[in-house]
Amino acid sequence: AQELADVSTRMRSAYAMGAIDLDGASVARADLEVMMGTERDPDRLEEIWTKWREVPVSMKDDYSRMVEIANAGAQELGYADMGAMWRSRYDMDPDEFAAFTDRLWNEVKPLYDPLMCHVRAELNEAYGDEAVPLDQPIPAHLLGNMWAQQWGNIYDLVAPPTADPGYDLTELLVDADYDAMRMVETGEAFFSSLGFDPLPESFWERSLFTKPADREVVCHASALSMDGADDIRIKMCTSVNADDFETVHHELGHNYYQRAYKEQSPIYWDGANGGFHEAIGDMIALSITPEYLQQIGLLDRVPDASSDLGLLMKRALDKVAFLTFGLMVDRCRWQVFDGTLTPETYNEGWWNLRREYQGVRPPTERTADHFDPGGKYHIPNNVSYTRYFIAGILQFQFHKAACDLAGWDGPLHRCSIYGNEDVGERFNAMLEMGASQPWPEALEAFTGSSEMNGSAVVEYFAPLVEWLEEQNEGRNCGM
Ligand code: X8Z
Ligand code: ZN
Repeated sequence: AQELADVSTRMRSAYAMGAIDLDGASVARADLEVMMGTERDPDRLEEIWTKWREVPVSMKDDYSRMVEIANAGAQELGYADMGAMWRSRYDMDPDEFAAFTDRLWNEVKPLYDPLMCHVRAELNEAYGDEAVPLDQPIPAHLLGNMWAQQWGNIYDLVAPPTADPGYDLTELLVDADYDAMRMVETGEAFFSSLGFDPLPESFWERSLFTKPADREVVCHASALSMDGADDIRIKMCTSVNADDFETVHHELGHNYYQRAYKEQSPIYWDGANGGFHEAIGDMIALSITPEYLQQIGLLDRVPDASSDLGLLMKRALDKVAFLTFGLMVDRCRWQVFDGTLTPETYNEGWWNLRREYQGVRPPTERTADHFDPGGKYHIPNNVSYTRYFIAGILQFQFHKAACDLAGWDGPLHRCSIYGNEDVGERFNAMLEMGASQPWPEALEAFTGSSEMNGSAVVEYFAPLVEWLEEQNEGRNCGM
């Protein structure tokens, strides 16, 4: 236990602390994450991308030791290894769960493939044949995100030419002088509109909303329930932009879930499965539509149906692109924990999966000494990741169920459940179950069906996929 604590703390600190030198200026890691979304100079992007990954090189030995100790612990508990233990948390056999995620992936892959092909073609237009060849994976530093996990920040580069929604959420927030606090208050107001009690005073006193100037903190956003009762808090270094507006809702989703299941026995103080916990706030954020933004005074004029493709593209860049990342992170770690990958092949295995699932490649040469997985928070912190893949699917199922319940009959991406207390009540019925029942029962309590599947995501993005396939006609979509 002592050694596990030592190696884990060393890795976590290495991830969270320090700054990176750019042209003699020291830039905080949280700011570098934001810059990957706003910077457009490919050389500068490559520099930030590469420097970010110099830090985790030092984590590799600690990581491999952590794997040995964690596996020993999992085996003492009767699991084949740590990966099998993670897979066992979904009310089914670990092998069955792996097959279950394969099935889901096959359902949504037909959304990803045409998106990737179109994005590559547009980046080729923007950056040229040499930087983005049309028959190779996309260089990972050009997708608007440190890990190429969500691509919404490059919307302007790949947008459908005649479907401009006429606004950019980051600009709306900045122009309206939002700060971190106002963003969180806006998230709270959404939950209140569904009938949830306001957050307690202690939430506002004890949360951390912005990056403190006088000390190092772990900036990766998280939500905590300190006492299994009302002492709920978030911790994040909020920037005023669309990504963090979404993250605020994501974190609040955790808090409202935690508070909803507090009456259960402590052994059930958890989500129906990890994917449920990650999907709650995201489902709320799917209701951040133009109509909603107008209702809360951020947007003057709601764009008409001619901008639907633009709205869908923006969402797909974040949500569809994410599915592949959400899946590959643990596909890699399952291989690490079962011994298929060894410290010598960690980095190679990581990039093989990045290529296979995401169709991305590193912009600069990588060697066996690099430890690029360590550049993602959840690896040094040993947080399982398939939960986000599950959430990526589940949030659309929740959204569709909520919109059906609200009697919505327009396209799903225009539906907002803001202000609907009936939906809130039914949602709460699922939340307050916590982990007390197998997840299919929690799913049924809210959606009326106990089956998880990709049909809602597929329905949501169907018009965009049709358009993407037209665009891709005559393009080579292979690698
Ligand atoms: O880690 C998170 C949350 C905390 S549970 C901020 N997310 C994943 C990530 O950042 O990689 C939310 C989306 C995916
Ligand atoms: Zn989360």
